[in-house]
Amino acid sequence: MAQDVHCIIGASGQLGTEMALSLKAAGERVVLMDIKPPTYSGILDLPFERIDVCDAAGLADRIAHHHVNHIHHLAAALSARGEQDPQWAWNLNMKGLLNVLEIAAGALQPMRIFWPSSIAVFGPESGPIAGQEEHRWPATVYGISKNVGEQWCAWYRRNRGVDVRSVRYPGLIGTLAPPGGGTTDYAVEVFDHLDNAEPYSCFLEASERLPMMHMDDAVDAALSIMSAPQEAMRCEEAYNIQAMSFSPEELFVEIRRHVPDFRWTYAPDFRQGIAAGWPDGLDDRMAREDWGWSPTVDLPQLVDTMVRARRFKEPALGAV
Ligand code: AKB
Repeated sequence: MAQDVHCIIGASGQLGTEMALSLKAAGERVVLMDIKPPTYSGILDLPFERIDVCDAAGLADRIAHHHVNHIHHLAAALSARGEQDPQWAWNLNMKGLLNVLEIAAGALQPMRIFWPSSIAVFGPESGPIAGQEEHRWPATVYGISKNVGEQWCAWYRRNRGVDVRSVRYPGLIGTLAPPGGGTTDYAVEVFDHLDNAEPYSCFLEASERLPMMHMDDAVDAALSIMSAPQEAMRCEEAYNIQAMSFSPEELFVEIRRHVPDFRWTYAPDFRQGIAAGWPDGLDDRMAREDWGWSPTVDLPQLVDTMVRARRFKEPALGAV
């Protein structure tokens, strides 16, 4: 049997970089695609195609050229950036997804797609711990695009037989590549301020609890759901998953256990309004039951790993 060929669209981003490294370490064939080249040294030897996911013909051509049969479509405008440029964000998020779904629907060989949704599908009217079937009325362009994207995935699954799998990611925290334009980004950028003379200024309020996850668990979730038997999937849309919930204050207190001189302050901006509409946590029982979702990194472990990686240049947990 021919080996699977994975393509990562958005491979130079925060999650794409970590996923590329993980697939490479597992001996998989991987092609990286993005509008900007990767920067992390550990993946520079992988084939790279500079391509815009909105270029349907170009994307289809490169996917056929490499005989790709597993697409990880990660390219997206995130919540904070999306509010600043709504038309651009909507176009990128919806056109990109529809191009990928169309390519899979018309493919000559069976294709499998991973496309991440987000906690941003929930809104101010959702409960504090969002259930799998929670009421969804997102308040951001990003959230609306993820919510509608989930419905497009369900439509392509039902009507065009596309095997597309999805999870609702919380905030993702890792070291290999920076995040870009998210509301949960404070929990990554703070680790670049550990040794600053000035206190770190947080753009969310002290008590704003959000669901979060270390990158190793995020990559593991994607690869687990991609290898699960299709019959096991009861969920028509995207599965809730999370690893932990914390507020900025809880994170910073944990950091101070490792960095006694670490100081912080709060200057909430428009991103606080976005975060306030998201749940504190998710009920992810269905993912645990259907495909064995089981996170491994908790808050103390996350902080320990991130502090070491930043201060002592040690590799992140799963980095090789
Ligand atoms: C964001 O903050 O926009 C993302 C997300 C929660 O999907 N990290």
